Amino acid sequence: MSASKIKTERGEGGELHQLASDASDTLTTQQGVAVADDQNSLRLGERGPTLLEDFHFREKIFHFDHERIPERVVHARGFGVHGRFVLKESLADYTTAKILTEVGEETPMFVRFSTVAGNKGSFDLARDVRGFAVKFYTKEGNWDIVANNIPVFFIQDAIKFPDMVHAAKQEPDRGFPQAQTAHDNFWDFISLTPESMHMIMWIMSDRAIPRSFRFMEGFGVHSFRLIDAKGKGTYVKFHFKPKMGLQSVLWNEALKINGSDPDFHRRDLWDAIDLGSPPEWDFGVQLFDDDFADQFEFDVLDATKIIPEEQVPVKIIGSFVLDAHVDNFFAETEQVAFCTQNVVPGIGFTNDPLLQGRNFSYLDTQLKRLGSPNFTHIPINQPRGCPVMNYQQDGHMAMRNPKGRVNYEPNSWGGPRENPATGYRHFAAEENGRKAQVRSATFADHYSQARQFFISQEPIERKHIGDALVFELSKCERVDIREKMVGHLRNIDETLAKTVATGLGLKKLPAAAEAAATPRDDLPPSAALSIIRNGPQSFAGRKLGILVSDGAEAAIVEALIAAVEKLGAVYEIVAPQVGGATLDDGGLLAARQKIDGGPSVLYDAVALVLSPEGAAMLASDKTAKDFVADAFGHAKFIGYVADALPLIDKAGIGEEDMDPGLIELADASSVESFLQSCGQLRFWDRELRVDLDAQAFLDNAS
Ligand code: HDE
Repeated sequence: MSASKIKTERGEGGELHQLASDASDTLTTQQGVAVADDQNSLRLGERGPTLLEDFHFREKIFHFDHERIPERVVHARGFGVHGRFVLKESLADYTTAKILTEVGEETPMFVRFSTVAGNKGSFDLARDVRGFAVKFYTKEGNWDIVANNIPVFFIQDAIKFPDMVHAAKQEPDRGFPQAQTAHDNFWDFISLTPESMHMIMWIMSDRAIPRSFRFMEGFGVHSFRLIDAKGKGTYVKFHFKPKMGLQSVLWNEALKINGSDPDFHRRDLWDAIDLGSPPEWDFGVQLFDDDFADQFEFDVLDATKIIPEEQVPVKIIGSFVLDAHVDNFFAETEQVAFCTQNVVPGIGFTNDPLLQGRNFSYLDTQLKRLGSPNFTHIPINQPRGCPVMNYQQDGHMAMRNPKGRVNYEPNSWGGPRENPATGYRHFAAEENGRKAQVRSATFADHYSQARQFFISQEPIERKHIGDALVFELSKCERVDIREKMVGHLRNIDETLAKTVATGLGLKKLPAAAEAAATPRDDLPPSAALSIIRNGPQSFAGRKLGILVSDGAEAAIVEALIAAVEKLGAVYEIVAPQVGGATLDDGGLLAARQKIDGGPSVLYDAVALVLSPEGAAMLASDKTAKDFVADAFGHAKFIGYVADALPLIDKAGIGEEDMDPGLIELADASSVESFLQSCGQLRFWDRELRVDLDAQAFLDNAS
């Protein structure tokens, strides 16, 4: 029914009652009883006390009081979407799992992206690992890959997880800082945990501040196992590679995005799906056998190590698209329960001590969060491609209750039975050894791959790692923690250690940390580890912010819009007023953002299409100057019409600062070439000229 047709009535106190027309839109209690008045509780006398007898009031408040469930202890802030996986190449030589052998089959899936440290209401662009948890609803049951956007982890043994998480989250006495690791407790723990050094390189890199969920890789992290019909095992690592390439933002940009749009990542994915451009990922595997594992430099069971793609290439076997919103955030994103133990026949575990610990933790945590062992009955957690039949029963909120007399097995009545032919069989690993609390010596090298990651980065990416370390350690109050960290960096890369020491103002370089195993410096760089080397060289899927004013040249705006659309990118019009701007052809162009709500950090590149009057007006506006100055400082491509130069100048960009990343939009062809350049995503050369810390970086690097 349309709002205008709703019959309304005023109560004696002037309150508005919207009246139902028939049973189809009559408000009811949870018991189905029709409600006559939802504006006033039952009271004795017009200004008298409220009466307990009012069951509708009590039920409504009671339910509201219990709306919250505990947030996840980690990965509380998440965003879920539905998608579909299609297999293109069979792994029948390695596994019996149908999802990995039936080419062309489509498997429904649900993905939940998340940050780790922040609470549910924190901001999206924290410096953090991103969760990339995937649930495949296969024909043989649910298979979860509870993945991250970083292929290694902080610790080698699950027993350290509570310590690591406590140290990263808010400090217990004060309850802050929120969603950030830039504080003493985190770095204290890290400085005493050398095994985390490889992960530290990743989280100090721009991987931890992705531009979008759409431009992130995903990694299963652990070595898992594929199992064939004869019970033979093959090690496997899972990879998700975004078809649109990798991209991250700058740290200064992330700080500002969090202020202007704390929901930046979720809004980006929501909009991409709404616009009909759902993101896609290739699904890949690294397959290897015991011989490889035996001769590999590191232990394949150690989750602080990668297997470089140059050594074991990622074989792409399928792809998935994430193309549907949830109907209800709570029902799906909040109630989804991922468990690493959810595997299907043909897929198994290894002895990675993190994975073994996770297999306990995820099941356990669901009981705390969802309150009942029947969390598997919640629709988002139910298998879809196969029946569920067993004799488990009862418990809180049992929704799936068996009929009939039999609730045990074996029985003489009939009902589900074991099936040796299709049932799940664990990999029959030969194990022996002494029972002891030990760490294998094969886990002892903590620095070599950290160094390999660092030298695999482009120079600007190395600078960002240094910048991030300086930022984070500058927030530590204890000087000894800063020094200890620099001591670790000396085992990774001497130039990085020196740059960070300079940035922190340390008067002398601390001694290198004692290393359990001598760090190697012979591991070759791996191109797969750099974001920039795996960027798209195209503006597709990215967003242009077009700042316009009254009197701006309509032809240029139209050319920009046409070029953006041709590339498969999107744009947003930003104007002094949200009502829009009247262009020089007399047409009114509606704006998506008023300049104050549309800072340039929300865009991958910006265009300034202003009339002389518009530029003069905006040149005296602080927000408009920030729009340009930030785009410049964040090394973005900036297209501008000549009339916009006064604003550029007032934003602090003088004639001597103009560089090839600033492109004049004189006509349709210059618009095209501007957007071609935007495909590089950033004009990185500029960053070395606009950042004070660049000098220390350049000096130490040379
Ligand atoms: Fe998790 N982790 N984790 N983790 N993790 C959880 O499970 C845990 C680890 C990851 O969107 C919790 O349902 C232990 C690695 C993701 O719902 C909890 C250890 C990786 C998500 C838990 C690890 C992850 C979680 C909290 C060390 C990358 C979000 C709420 C052994 C491969 C899932 C929950 C979602 C969530 C435990 C380490 C990824 C407490 C004990 C390594 C993506 O069970």
